[in-house]
Amino acid sequence: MRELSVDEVLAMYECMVRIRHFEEKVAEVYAKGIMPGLAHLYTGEEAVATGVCYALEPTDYITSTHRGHGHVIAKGADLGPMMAELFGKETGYCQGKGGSMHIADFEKGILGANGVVGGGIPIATGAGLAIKLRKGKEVVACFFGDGASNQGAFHESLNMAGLWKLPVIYVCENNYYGISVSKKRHQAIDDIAVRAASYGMPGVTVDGNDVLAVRQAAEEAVERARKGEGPTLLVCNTYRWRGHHEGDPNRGARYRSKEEIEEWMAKCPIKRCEEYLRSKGVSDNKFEAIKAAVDKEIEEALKFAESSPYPDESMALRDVYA
Ligand SMILES: Cc1ncc(C[n+]2csc(CCOP(=O)(O)OP(=O)(O)O)c2C)c(N)n1
Repeated sequence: MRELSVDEVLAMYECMVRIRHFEEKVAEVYAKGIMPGLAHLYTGEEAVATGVCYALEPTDYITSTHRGHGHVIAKGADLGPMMAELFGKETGYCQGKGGSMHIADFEKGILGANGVVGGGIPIATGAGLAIKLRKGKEVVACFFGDGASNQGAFHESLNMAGLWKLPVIYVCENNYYGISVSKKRHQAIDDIAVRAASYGMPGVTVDGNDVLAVRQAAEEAVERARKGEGPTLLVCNTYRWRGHHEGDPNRGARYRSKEEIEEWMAKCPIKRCEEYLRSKGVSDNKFEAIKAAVDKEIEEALKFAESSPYPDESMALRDVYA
């Protein structure tokens, strides 16, 4: 694998900072009670979305989950309409009718986040089939959690994709919990990648807190898919720092210990990337400049969301299909 240039790694660093800071703002606003609906934050998992999406071309596709802010930001979603959607405003990606779990931007290849656990897996598989039928060169990256990998839709989709050699990268974000149920209590296996063997595709497990490792594994999977060699199951081991959603107290008293949370926080993917870049001669001033520029962007997105109108009642049934 070629070594990435410092600029390529810096771009991924900036993306991870954008995801982290966007969500820190969401947590702050949410705590004030002015944001409706639910917010499932991705904090701690930023290297997965970033490493995978930076292995893709703008013309490639992704499907996302209920914990999807990171995926869509990494694929290029605009922060203004994202924040507006979270506020339920008319200028949001779904005119304020979808909220945090329903960000889609077809022009950017974002086929949708999804509140249904495992719901994005058959959608990605269908997109892969469409690409194959029209002899396209695009690939689809499909994000889902360890819990979702127990769903029937996962097994049926991987079986079809393996059989038909569809250009899909199934990215399992193993954060070791499905809400409050630990992986040990919901899965009989340790390594989710072993499931790939049942469906005739490679299963690869990487350190999901190492953006370089994720990017390398994703690039290999993308190359396979583009060459017509079929799908890959890529399992990224990582951890969510916050509760399942904002409102889950997450103080280490309920379903996971404070020590466990702190142990993973010490493996911060952003700090790790910073250390790598420092070893390549990048100065702290550069990191601070990136953070300041990202914060400015987020403040603008917030202003845009706050000053946007709520949708009119007459919009309630528009875009509803039955
Ligand atoms: C089909 C379906 N079943 C159950 C739920 C309720 N639910 C929401 S999130 C979640 C856990 C998902 O865990 P995982 O797939 O590991 O993703 P994570 O939240 O850890 O990112 C469940 C069971 C749902 N939204 N959809």
